[in-house]
Amino acid sequence: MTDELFKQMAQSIIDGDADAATQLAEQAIQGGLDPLEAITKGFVVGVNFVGQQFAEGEAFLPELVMAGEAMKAAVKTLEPEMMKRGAEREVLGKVVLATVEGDIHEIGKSLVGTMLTAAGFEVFDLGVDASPHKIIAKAIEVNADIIAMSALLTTTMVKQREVIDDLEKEGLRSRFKVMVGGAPITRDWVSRISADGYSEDAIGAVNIAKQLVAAG
Ligand code: B1M
Repeated sequence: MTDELFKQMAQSIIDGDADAATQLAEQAIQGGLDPLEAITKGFVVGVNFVGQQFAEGEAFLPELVMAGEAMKAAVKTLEPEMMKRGAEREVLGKVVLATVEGDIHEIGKSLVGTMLTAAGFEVFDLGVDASPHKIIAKAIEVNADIIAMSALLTTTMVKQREVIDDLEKEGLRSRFKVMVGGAPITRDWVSRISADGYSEDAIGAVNIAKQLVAAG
């Protein structure tokens, strides 16, 4: 039954059908399914399929856009349930979160933001296409513990390094922990840019953020 639901979820994204994705997300909540499981085993399977088709020239930008919209609709519907389930209320630390400059992929970044908020972090989400200057200025303004950056393109991941380089130049590197993520990010990249933390997914991002604030 659940497997069938996961299949339908994936299919709703492949079809770019935001209404169906919303309905299936509602069904998952009513059925008591873990919302993150609905995302990772259902909806993400669909978005990955469309991404793969796009890479192989079998799907085109409109399909990618529609899959993205359907994915956003599903995550938005599941978000309140994720917040409820994660409700640890003590404030663990402040996180400035953004997708880096030149990159408008927002779904993974927003998911990380939701999970961090649900776990008790205060998250300042700058959205997408955020310049290094904007990210650093916000981190100073709110006295953040962590700067968290998402990048989905091989052409924009260099902006993660630019933020770290700018922090060094401005004598601010030791003031903030920096964590990075996004589909093209690898451990090798993380050590090359001397980031403090990295995770492949949103749950891992919460664990890393907790470790970073605990380490001070
Ligand atoms: Co784009 N896109 N896209 N796209 N898109 C990818 C990334 C791509 C891999 C597709 C492909 O070719 N197979 C490819 C990148 C190739 C590369 O660089 N190597 C690509 C391309 C080429 C492009 C355009 C250039 C296409 C064009 O215009 N010709 C263009 C670029 C626009 C820009 O940013 N300047 C573009 C545009 C778009 C849309 C706008 C249409 C849409 C985004 C809609 C939106 O976000 N509102 C879109 C989509 C939907 C995708 C795919 C299909 C799905 C991305 C997604 O939302 N995944 C993607 C293919 C793919 O990844 N399979 C693709 C679901 C999401 C939950 O996962 O974002 O990976 P993800 O986040 C995960 C983890 O990575 C991690 O946790 C999340 C949850 O588990 N994580 C972190 C993410 N951030 C983290 C931060 C952390 C820690 C963990 O700490 C700070």
